[in-house]
Amino acid sequence: MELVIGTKAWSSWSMRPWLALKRTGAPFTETLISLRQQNNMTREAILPHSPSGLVPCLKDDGLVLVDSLAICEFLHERFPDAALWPADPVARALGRAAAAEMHAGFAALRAECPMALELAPRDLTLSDAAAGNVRRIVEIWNGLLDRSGGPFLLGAWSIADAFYTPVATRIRTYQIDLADHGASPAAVAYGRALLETPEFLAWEAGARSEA
Ligand SMILES: N[C@@H](CCC(=O)N[C@@H](CS)C(=O)NCC(=O)O)C(=O)O
Repeated sequence: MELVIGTKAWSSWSMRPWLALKRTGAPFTETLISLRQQNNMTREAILPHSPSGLVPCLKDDGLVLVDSLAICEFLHERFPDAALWPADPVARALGRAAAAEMHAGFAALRAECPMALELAPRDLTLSDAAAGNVRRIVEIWNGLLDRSGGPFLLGAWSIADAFYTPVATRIRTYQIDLADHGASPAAVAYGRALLETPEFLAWEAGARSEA
C-alpha cells in the first residue's frame, strides 16, 4: 500500500488519511510531493500518481484512490479490526456527518488560517465568517463529546478525529480561544488531545524534518 501525500507542514488533506492509516498499524510506503513548487512542477509531480492532480492518493493492489474522505472510508473497510469507525451505527453516522461537514465546509477558516506547522503561534483577528466557522465546529465538538463522554468525538479515536486534527493545529497556530466561541471544557481539552496522539506527533516530526 502506498500513500502519496503533500508537504507535511501544509497538506491538511494528506494528514487525515495518513493518521488513519498509521492507526491501523499496517505497513505502507509514503511518497512525498513538495507542494507550492514553481512553474506547475507540483502538478507535474502529482499527476503520474493521482489523476485528479491532487493529493492525497492511495494505491493498493491496482486500485488508485483519490480524496481524503474516500481513502479513509476505504481504510475502514480494508482494516475492520482497526475500528476506524465505531460499531454503533448511530455514533458512526454522526461521525460521518461531522467528517463530511469538515470535508465540504469551513471555507473561511481554511482560507484565513491555513495549516502551517512551521509557524510559531501568532495572533490573528478572524473575519465574521471564519469566527462563524469556529462557532459551528465548537458546536459539533460540544455535542458529540457530550454524547460520547470523550475523550475523542465518538469516544475512541475515529476518522472524525482525523478530520478535525488539522483544525486543532490552526487553533494552536493562530491562538484561537475556543472558550470565546462557546467551547465546553471538554471541547477545549479535546482540541489539545488531538495534538497529543502518537500519530499526530509522528506527522509533526515528519513536518519538522522537511524544514
Ligand atoms: N477534496 C480533496 C482536496 C485535496 C487537495 O486540495 N489537496 C491539495 C493539497 S492539501 C493539493 O493536492 N494541491 C495541489 C497543488 O497544490 O498543486 C481531498 O479531500 O483529498
